[in-house]
Amino acid sequence: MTCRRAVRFLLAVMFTLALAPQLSARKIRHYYIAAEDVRWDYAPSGKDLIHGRTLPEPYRAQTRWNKTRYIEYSDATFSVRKQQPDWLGILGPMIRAEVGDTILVDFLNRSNSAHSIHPHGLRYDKDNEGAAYLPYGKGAGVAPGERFTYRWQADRNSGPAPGGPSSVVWWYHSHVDAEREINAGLLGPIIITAAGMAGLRGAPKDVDREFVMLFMIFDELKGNDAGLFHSVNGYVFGNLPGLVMKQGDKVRWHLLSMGNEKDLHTPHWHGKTVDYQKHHVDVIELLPGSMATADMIADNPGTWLFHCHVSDHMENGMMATYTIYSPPRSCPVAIVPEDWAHVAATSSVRIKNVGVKPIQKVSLLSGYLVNTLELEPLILAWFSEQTLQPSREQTVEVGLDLFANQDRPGLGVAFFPSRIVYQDGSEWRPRELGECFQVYWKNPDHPKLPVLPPVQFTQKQD
Ligand SMILES: [Cu+2]
Repeated sequence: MTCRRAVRFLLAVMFTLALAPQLSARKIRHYYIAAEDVRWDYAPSGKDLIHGRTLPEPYRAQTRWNKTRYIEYSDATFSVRKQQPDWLGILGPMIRAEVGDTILVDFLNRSNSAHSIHPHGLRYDKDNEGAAYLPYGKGAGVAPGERFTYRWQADRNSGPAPGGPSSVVWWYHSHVDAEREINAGLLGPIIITAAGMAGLRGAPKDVDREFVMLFMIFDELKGNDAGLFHSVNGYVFGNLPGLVMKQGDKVRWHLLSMGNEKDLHTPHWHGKTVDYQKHHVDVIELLPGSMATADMIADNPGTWLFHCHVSDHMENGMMATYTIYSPPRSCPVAIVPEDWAHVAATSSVRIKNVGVKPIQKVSLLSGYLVNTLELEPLILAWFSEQTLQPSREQTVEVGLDLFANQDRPGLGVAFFPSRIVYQDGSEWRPRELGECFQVYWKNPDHPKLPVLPPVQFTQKQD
């Protein structure tokens, strides 16, 4: 090879290498989303879980209402629903892309009136705007039973501005009769990650978790108080599940608001501040249609309130909690797993010392797991006074009536040690309620929870 040819070859290689990341970043992200008429429950527990009491008036009478939602499917057959995180609530699926990507949304209208999908922040032509006004584009409205494929570009102006976070949030919503459709529940988030910052699924590589939180008052009764649900992602009074993060996680909060002139919201975090537009804040102002992105280092373990700071919104249920958990220590005892039927038959459980020191005394607490947020005390405590050597088991009789009624509603029975006294006099106590939480699931196929849910004991009303 002559010197000049070698240089040319080298330049060609360098050019190809330099171009490769940009080429690989340009993906087509295909989503399959249907609009469906569904029932929605603003308070599935039927309770005010912030204060551990029954739901206040006037909401107690009815929390389930007819809504229309965007539901994601895994392919064009629209037969297999995709799971979405519990905390996303009433919102439609997260549509993700990296700057440079093309988004295709295959939209099927399964509801009984015309709808569309109109994106904020993306680049589209008239046919893909998804909004019904003159002059109409092809995707302006999709009749019941019909389909339309929207094509949108996540271009440079759709992504984060220089110096901003590595991802930003945008709205999508139906725009045929927008006011009515948004109140019906046809709305969801788009998250665009900066070029080069997205992992395989489009999420930013430099954060551990992203949450999207909608603050909105849904109106079910034309302004009547009993129909005004002051919700976070469609849940009121602490019923929003799953806002769980690990100590030290870098957490990104995408905040959204929608609605009318009453929807002036000021989300406020207890327990932590966030970085927002180069300031440390713990309140962010939202107006209808607002989108905001804030980052938190979750370094203060505990369960903390996250609520709208507008007084009457707070009072009427615009509250949730989030939990920062410490990485679990290894548990000093195992409540030896046996299936529900076996536990019911024997009315006893076996405790195993999985540590290295002889245990003098163990106290266990237990409760029915009513739902993943709530534990109803089953029996206050069992005490075991016999010395339990390392790797030995001990059976604890818990009484015949304990599991007598298997028809009880609930997911299963949970156990956790409340105090362990070792023979050498040292003690182990949980750092928070429910550490070492171990569950007998009523349904043996129930997925095992990787972490302690933010449980709380039900308080009986007097
Ligand atoms: Cu508010």
